[in-house]
Parts: sequence; C-alpha cells; structure tokens
Amino acid sequence: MKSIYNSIIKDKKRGKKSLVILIDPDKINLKKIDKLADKIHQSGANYVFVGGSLLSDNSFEKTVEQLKKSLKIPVIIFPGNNLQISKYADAILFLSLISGRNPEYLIGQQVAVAPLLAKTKLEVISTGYILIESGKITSVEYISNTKPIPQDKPDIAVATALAGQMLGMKMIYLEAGSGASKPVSEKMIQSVSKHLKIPVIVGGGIRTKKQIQKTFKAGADIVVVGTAFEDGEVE
Ligand code: 1GP
Repeated sequence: MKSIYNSIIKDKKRGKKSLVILIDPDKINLKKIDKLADKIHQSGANYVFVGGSLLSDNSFEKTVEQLKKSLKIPVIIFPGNNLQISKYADAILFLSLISGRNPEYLIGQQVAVAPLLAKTKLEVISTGYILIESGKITSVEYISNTKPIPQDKPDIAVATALAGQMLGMKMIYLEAGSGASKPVSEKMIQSVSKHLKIPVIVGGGIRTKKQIQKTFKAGADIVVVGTAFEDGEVE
C-alpha cells in the first residue's frame, strides 16, 4: 500500500517541499465543492488538511467524503479534537500537543479515540504538535488551555521537538495558530529543523507566496496555509 508518510520522507530526502491547504469544514459550502477543488488544484497544493478548533454542525464526515471525491491530492485529517475522524480520508495526523502541559491534549483524547481509529484503514501519522506564541491568543491556545512557547525561546522549541522525535513521533508541527498575527519566525524554524531528522510542518499566519518561500527556506518541509487561502490571497 502506498503510504503518505513514505512519500513525505522521500520528498524530504530529495529536498522537495510541500504546500498544504487547510480546509475548515465550518467555513466551506458543500454545494460549491467542485469550485473549491479547482482552486485547491490551481494553488499547486500537494495535500489538503481538514479540521478545525470548533465545528458548529456535524458535516465533518460529509466534508471529508466530498473533498476526497473532488480532489486529486491526498486528504489528511488535522483534527481539532477526537470527534474529527472519517474513514474517507487518506490519513490522520495523530497529534499530541507536546508544548503544553494539559494531559487531555497530550494523551487523554488520543486514548479515547485509539480503539476507533484502529478499526479504520486510515494511515495514522504520529505528530508532535508545538504551539508557538504569535502576538495574540489564538483559538488553539484558548481551547487547549495551554501556554505557547515564546518566540524568543528557540531552545525550548528545539528541546520539545527533540523529545517528540525521541518518543518516536514521525513529524513535528510548529504552529502559530490559525490567523496568527505573526507566523513562526525563521530563526525558530531554522533552529528546530537543523536539530531534527523527521519532517517539520509549519503553519499559522502565513499569508503570501513570499512568506511561504521564506518558511521553506528556513527549513520547513511542509507549509500549511488556511486563512489566506480562504481569503483568496494564495491562489
Ligand atoms: C492552523 O497552521 C494552520 O492550524 C493554518 O493557519 O489559517 O493562519 O493559515 P492559517
């Protein structure tokens, strides 16, 4: 079976970078899914992530199913909580919020959902999720009730990411939070990526093509764009 993680690793070895468009199920109109799929393909994205901090209806599964039908690229769940699972996706980032000290997001939600996940064919990719301070309180900070790592403390981010790698996590996600006023700094990305062997994902507050390129150059293997795509800025 073709594994998404294997292709991410292959790309990392070749120095090939990937762009991800993040779709928040709450913000899309399922009736216009084909138009959305066209826009995603035009953006040059390699993957789509689906997920959100809050969902106001139960359209998650339907959204994943429709996206999977309309898209030519893999659909990966980026769950805001353990209710966000769907058999229609190709893979799921199995996140542990390792920058925080809230047991619920470190291991509680994961234990609750593991038996259900084991019954699906979803590819489960263990990912150390690291929240970085970004100038304002983001939804993920508020909802997870955890403190982000200060931007000027790359050593703490490096230590956290290394611990994630040593615990066997397959990727590290440096997150400034959706709609962040400041994305994760280049210095922070450089410090973390040069200490790690596993792929580094960076997202939150990245709004322009120039910023995407800078983020790749700083060492990100995968860049995630959500809000700017919704606003029609990265097409
Ligand atoms: C959020 O990293 C993602 O989890 C994307 O953030 O919406 O700011 O692009 P934006």
